[in-house]
Amino acid sequence: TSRRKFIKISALGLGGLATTSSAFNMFGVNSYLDAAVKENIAKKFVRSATYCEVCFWKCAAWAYTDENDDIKKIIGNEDDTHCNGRLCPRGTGGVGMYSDEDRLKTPLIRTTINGEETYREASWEEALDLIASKFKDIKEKYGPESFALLKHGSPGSHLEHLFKAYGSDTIAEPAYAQCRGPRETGFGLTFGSWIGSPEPTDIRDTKCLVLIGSHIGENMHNSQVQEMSDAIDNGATIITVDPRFSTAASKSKHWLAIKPATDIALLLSWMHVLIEEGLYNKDYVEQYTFGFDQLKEHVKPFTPEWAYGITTIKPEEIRKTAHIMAAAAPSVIVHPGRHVVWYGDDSQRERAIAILNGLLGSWGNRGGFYFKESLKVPKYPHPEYPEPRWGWKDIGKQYPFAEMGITSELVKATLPSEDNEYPIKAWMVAGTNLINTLPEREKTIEAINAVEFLVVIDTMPMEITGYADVVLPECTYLERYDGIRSATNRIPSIAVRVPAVKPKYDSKPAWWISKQIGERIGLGDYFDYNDFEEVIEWQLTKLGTSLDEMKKIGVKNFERTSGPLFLEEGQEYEFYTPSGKIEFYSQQLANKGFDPMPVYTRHPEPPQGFYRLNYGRSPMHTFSRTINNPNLNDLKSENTLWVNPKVARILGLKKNQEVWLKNQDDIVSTFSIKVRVTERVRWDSVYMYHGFGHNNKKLTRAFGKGVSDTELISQTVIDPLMGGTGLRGNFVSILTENPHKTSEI
Ligand code: MGD
Ligand code: SF4
Repeated sequence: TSRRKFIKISALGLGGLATTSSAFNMFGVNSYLDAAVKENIAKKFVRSATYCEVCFWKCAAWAYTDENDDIKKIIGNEDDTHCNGRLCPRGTGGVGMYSDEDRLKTPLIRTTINGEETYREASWEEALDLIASKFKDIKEKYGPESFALLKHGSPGSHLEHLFKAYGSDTIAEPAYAQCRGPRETGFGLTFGSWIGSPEPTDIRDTKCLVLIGSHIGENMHNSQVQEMSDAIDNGATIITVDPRFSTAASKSKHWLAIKPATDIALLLSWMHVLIEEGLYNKDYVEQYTFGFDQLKEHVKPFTPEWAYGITTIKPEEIRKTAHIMAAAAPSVIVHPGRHVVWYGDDSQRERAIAILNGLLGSWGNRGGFYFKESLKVPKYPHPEYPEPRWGWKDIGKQYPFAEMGITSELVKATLPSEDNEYPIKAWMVAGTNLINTLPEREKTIEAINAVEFLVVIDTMPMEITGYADVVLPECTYLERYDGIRSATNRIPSIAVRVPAVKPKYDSKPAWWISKQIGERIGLGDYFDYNDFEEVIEWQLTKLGTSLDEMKKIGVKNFERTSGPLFLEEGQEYEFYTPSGKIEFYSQQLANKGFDPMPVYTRHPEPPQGFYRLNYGRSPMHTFSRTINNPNLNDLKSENTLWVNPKVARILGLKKNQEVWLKNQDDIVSTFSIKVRVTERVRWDSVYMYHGFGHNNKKLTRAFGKGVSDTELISQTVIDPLMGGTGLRGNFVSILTENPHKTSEI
């Protein structure tokens, strides 16, 4: 019944939407409710403050429950700058995470019955005792550093506290080396500042937004999509560089259908035009940047004619778009993107994007990038963490610009090897489905087979849970307290997450799990509270508010204290770089033997009969975590393979025909995928949404639906600066006959 209700309420939402901006509507953010509907809901139901966990934009919201303690609706908090009172379709569907009947229901322990490995249900007491004994074991045998934490999302912070108290800093999350890492390195080296999340882009005031392989709209980050929509309504020019005709491309004045893997050539050529034609922001460059003369020399050969031969974008298009950017400057954003691990030279591509923004003067200017600000949440008092002998920094030390743990390097440090300096012997995995997340799946599985102990904390029976020795069911975000959300934005704000309902089944929150394990292994001092409520209450009081107040308002906005959003004209400003300036030329890179300015290098192209495997996001889903969600699965239950009509003709493929994919390493997709014949993808590539193709039968809606891009990504090119895993260098051929014997699946 909840599914039917969801659709009904969404339909109401669409009614409300009719009064809002048309571009916003076209992006499919269908959760806007008009004031009357909201008021009606408010009268009937009890509301609890939360922030969304369906993706990591963390929109603040209200969860409405009825008299039966059932969650009826989640609505965005009006005062929240991340959502402005509207949730995206995924956020509205978040209630499905709670209602999904496939959820993990009790702790499970791996056991052998009649020679067959299986799971048996266990009490929390037994499961936690077992985990605690393993924590002690690993510490005694190898030292605490050998126990690694792989995590994502809110549970991660609670468990990170446990691991640090225990003495392990062997911690990593896929949001770094499989996602945003290279842009933080590229922008950090150039501007001395990470981009972070939400991105500090002043999209609503921009005159020109350049998207390079970032498909805002399908990649549904709430306020960013809203701002892009406003910008379009205000007449901003959108330039989209994408080999695929994405939703963003369809909203763009200029779509540059670039040949995959050649973006750095285009970026260098844009710099060439701006400098050679004297169109760059001269005063800004003079005052704030370092290394302009070297850059000028460096980009001299990169004419649009040169770039045309590489990118297939016509010289006049390159010139014209450079002129548009220059005319809009400094109210122009060359967007850094988000999931940027493509070809292994990603930090350098991000450097090129950063430098281009520097030439245009967009950093620190209205309609460009604003100076973000956030509030520091005081740490609840606890004893000092012990100093680990080694940790993620040592494991990733060959990547001098890595600033967070590199998941894939932790995997390598787990593989059996005699001469491994930093041997990892046990894993805790929380809130990340590593099997569908990390490339080179075979290695992940090999590492899992090598660990002495694997505990997985998840809400759902995902692929990774099937490999665990112990599975702990976490309750969903709607059923728990969590850390205070404090994110960067134009103004600092905090938001709280309060349980809307009691945990379903025998599930528990991660803060409780951490405390229970901590107490069992003699770390009780680090968990000096009865309930996480106490921690939040203490922190909120320090921040000048209270839990009571926050329960009523959900979100609290604060005044800025770090100064204005943008530079004043001619204002002195010191960037956090060695030169104190925006670094076009990076001495830091040169010192470590890297190119001090970005260079284009060729990447392999698909062999005969193969197509580049391109992938991206569905507006209805986040990675693999939402595919089984009853509400969201209703909206999109499987992915399709986008194939260019030319390719379809050559291979004789028909619309909706079932095909299988085989990659360059002879890996064949477990399941089939339906063909979508479309001009929107180039003839040298195929495209699919990421996250589908689940192979855990316990996911009753998601099992066997579509193909997992991850399983076909068996080659990565590692970014030598920070260890990111470039994922887009894989090629597939299309099989029309089922290559599996039915018994194999
Ligand atoms: P998911 O596959 O969604 O993404 O990587 P992951 O975070 O691993 O897995 C999330 C897991 O968290 C699921 O098992 C879900 O059930 C569980 N979960 C959800 N809510 C909770 C909770 O409240 N508590 C607990 N304990 N568990 C919870 C994402 C990563 O993947 C990222 S950030 C990017 S950008 C990359 N994207 C990407 C891609 O586009 N293509 C390919 N091929 N690989 C990619 N890998 C990266
Ligand atoms: Fe939730 Fe959507 Fe906001 Fe992400 S963008 S936090 S899914 S409402």
